[in-house]
Amino acid sequence: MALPKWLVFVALGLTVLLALAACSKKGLSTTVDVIEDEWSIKPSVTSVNAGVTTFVVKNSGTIEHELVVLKTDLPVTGLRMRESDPTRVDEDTDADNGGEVENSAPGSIVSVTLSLLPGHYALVCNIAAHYKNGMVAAFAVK
Ligand SMILES: [Cu+2]
Repeated sequence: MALPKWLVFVALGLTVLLALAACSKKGLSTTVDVIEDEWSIKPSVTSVNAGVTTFVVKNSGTIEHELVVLKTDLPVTGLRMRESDPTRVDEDTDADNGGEVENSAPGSIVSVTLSLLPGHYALVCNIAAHYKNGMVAAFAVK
């Protein structure tokens, strides 16, 4: 005896839903739009799931900026400064530089794709004095 048509449709629907759920947990990457200017960093979201994330960084300012994705347990406004250059954040001692967009020109849009582990992050512009002027944003990976 053949299965009723409605049951076949329900089974197919469930299969599609399960496949979509599996894809959203793994495989698909996340895109975060980031707008930088003097003197702020504004990500479109403040947290993502662990995995592949692409930061699309737009420099809306009038001078060069950059975006460093720094994994750290320190509060984002209390990062350690370099001993050799106190105008820049120390990207090594209490933090891990997970990747960056360097020296993006005013008006440009540059992206970087990173594989992120769970944790607390600081998005920083580490051009001299830009961090201290406010170019930092908290970011979380779950
Ligand atoms: Cu900057």
